[in-house]
Amino acid sequence: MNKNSTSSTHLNDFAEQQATRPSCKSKCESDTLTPAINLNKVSPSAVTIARSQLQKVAQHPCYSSDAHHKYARMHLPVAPACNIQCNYCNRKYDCASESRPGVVSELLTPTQALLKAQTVAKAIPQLSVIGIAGPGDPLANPVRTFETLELIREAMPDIKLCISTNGLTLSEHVDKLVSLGVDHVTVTINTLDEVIAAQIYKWIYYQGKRYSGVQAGRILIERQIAGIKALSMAGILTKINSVLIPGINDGHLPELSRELRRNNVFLHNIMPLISQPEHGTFFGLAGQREPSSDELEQVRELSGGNVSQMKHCQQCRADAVGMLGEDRNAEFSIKGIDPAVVDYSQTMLGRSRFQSAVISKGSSETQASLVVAIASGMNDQIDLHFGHADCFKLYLIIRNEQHYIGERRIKRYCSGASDCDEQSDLDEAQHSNQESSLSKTIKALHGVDLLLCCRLGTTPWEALEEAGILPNVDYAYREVNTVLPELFPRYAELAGAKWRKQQNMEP
Ligand code: CLF
Ligand code: SF4
Repeated sequence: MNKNSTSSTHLNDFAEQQATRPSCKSKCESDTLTPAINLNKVSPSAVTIARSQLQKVAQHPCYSSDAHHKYARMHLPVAPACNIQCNYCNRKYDCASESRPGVVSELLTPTQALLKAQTVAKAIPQLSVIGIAGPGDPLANPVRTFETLELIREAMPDIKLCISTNGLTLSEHVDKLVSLGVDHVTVTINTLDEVIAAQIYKWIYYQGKRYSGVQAGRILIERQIAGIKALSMAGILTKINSVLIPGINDGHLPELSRELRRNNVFLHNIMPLISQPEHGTFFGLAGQREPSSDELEQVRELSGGNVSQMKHCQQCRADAVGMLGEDRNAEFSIKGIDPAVVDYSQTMLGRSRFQSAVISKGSSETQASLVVAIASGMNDQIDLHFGHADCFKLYLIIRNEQHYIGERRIKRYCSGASDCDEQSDLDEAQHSNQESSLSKTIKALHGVDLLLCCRLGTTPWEALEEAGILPNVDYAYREVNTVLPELFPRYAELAGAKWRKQQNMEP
């Protein structure tokens, strides 16, 4: 059988493997994140926010230790330049057998990046997140980074976007990140002490000027804190990476984690320094030693009371592809990719079916099921107009089961009117924009059977029906959790017809 096949047998086999797969305790404790959110101990509004956060991380392999057994990530190496020089980094060195940040085999243009992303998404249906993590700093290359993110956002609505940055110019880019639906950002912060910073960074380049020593450290730290505050205000889930450098910042990291807690950081990833002379880094050549695993564990322990600790990081290369811990980048060299083979609507359908099988532990492949898209502001209620949604949450419903299976990100169809009636005052250009955005939204909803929102105009209603998606506003302002169990009995006939069609189409 083709290894990329998403046939029913393959899906069931995979789902069974996932259900019975032992957790890799050596790399990760499965309860890593639970201390961050205990829904029994927080106020109702905090519960809503916490649920929304849990849903955001449910399919992110780095933010959820549970998700890293089921979902894959890929990095698009589109950002060559960096605006600082860390003493542990040398981006020139590339060896296929090594895995460390800052290193890539081939640099991509934004267009190549999209092509590669779509190819990987087809071959690895577990792919849930695409990140830009170098080989330099994504935000030191804003044109290439944002062009890539825009292309992916428009063409791949079922993918989460993520970036990893040193934070120097982060605060000026937060609005753009929000507008692109990037809801996971990692900032590498190694210290809040400018004297320690002077031992970690050789220089920074900021607003047209190069700084070194404690002055560089002061500016970098100030910009990093401004950046994570801006992320917190924008509701972006923030993870902080810190490189543990024995004798330099080891005693300081617990103090750093207290400041992170004050700034609503979701997760702290303390990573061991990689420092070997053959890497050609300042630290490697100077003989700076790496921490032992006991030292790493101890610092994580001391910091864990403040912010939940990530313990399953694989210190990925800037072009890593696959599940955490594996790197399949070599299979997807841009020279070997045929642009003609990509039809992302079909890919998305296969991915959705595969991921549904994994999440339902195979039930979606043995019983009738439906995929429901919901327009919801805070995930708890069906409270958005169709035209005001920039993201639809997808649920799989089977007779007695309901599962959150992901999302589809879109550009808002309606540009601000408070109702969904036909807007007769639109000029021709506005009308044509609206039509184009409606057709993109419908394309992004490929594979959805039912769509629930609180209001919907006649034009989109008819367009959805024509695309085989059944709209429904009967459940407006109801709680999502109470509505989902009511849907299968009501639409059992539709589910049965879909099931029969699916069976007839099996090879
Ligand atoms: Fe990549 Fe980083 Fe996003 Fe993950 S990696 S940009 S948050 S999608 Fe993950 Fe790799 Fe560790 Fe990074 S395992 S190095 S933490
Ligand atoms: Fe290297 Fe990243 Fe540091 Fe830049 S910020 S020098 S790319 S490790």
